[in-house]
Amino acid sequence: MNAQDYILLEDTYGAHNYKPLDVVIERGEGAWVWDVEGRRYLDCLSAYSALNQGHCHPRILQALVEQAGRLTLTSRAFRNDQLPLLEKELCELTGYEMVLPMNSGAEAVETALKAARKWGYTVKGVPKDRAEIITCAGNFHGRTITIVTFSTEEQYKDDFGPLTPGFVTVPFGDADALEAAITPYTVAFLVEPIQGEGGVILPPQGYLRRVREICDRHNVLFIADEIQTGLGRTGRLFACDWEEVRPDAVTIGKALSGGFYPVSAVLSSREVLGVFRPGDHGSTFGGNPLGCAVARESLKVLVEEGLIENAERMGRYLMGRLARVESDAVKEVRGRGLLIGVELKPEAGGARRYCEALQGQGILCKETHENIIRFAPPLVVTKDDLDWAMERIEPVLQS
Ligand code: IF1
Repeated sequence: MNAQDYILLEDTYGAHNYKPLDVVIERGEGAWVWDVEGRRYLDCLSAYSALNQGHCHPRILQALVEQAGRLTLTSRAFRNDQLPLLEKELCELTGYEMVLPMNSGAEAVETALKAARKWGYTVKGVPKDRAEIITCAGNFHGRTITIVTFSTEEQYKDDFGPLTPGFVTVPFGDADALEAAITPYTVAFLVEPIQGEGGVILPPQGYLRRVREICDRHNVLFIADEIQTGLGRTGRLFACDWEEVRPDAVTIGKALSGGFYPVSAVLSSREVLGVFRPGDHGSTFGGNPLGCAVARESLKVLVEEGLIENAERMGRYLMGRLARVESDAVKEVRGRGLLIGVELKPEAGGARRYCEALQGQGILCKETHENIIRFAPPLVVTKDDLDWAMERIEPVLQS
């Protein structure tokens, strides 16, 4: 079978909820992947930051294989010997008191929203069914019906109603707007420290600190969605660390399993996650021993191999190189660590064309919105890899 055969099969039998680049990948190693015709590409998307540790990291692979041969699933009806260790290691690494494991990022976000509502009713004293949660314009937190309720992207929610009540939108990066939107019924503010899907949007310096201070003053939970920005992507363990801010709850996913397996979690305090009683919430696969073993090794790799520091170093280098490209097409280069957006001018004709041209040169990236190319290679990427990439990115941006 060649690439066209695979594409035809997918078009025939798969739902058309994506428009991928027509590259059919069959193998990956570190920052590199190979397609079914043997061409090699530098992965500059990392499955939206799920592959921070690189493709098929040998240590994580070994943990997966060993655990898969021993025990994969118990359900939470019984205990297993991996979940407690993951919970302890996550708390020790992050400084949070409790963990609630799930699978996808959207499930972690849903879990945080449920925790916040229940905290609102049982701890803060909000009257029944009146809880409000504030979110930001331009957010991306997943695809469930409740989460698309507070998306401001019409396509994400059109035709999926009726939607979920209890959400309020404020502009991203505007702390005064957050404070003005808080009512006695507000239980939480949910925010990405850097908006990924929004187009790699960094809030103004000091925003997260002000959010922390406002949430404290009004007894509102500050929930950071670090599913994309967390676990080293921006050159710190969490993007909130750049402002030395500690949210009340954090959602993580994606790179928590190094791309091997869906594992997500909510990290928070005893006060917040302690609201759940047996039967309130759960998941068949959440906290399963295979996922936990994979997540444990993924976290160890991140720390022991210095990937967070490498993200900062390589991010500075790549962003510097991109910023120096002389091109009429480029409007702005921005980002933090290895989460970098190159915004093109509207007259450049759209980022998709550039992504297709880069594909032809052996570089895989994905546009976000019309005019932004995202560069987010695995955190194992080397300076040599980036030099190789820049030799190809520069002429494409100039073409
Ligand atoms: C897709 C975007 C990235 C996320 C944050 C929760 C989730 C995501 C901050 C949900 C997921 C993904 C999903 C992926 C594309 C992607 C994405 F462009 F859509 F926004 F990364 F930038 N919070 N992000 O970024 O996690 O349930 O998917 O595990 O194809 O929808 P999930």
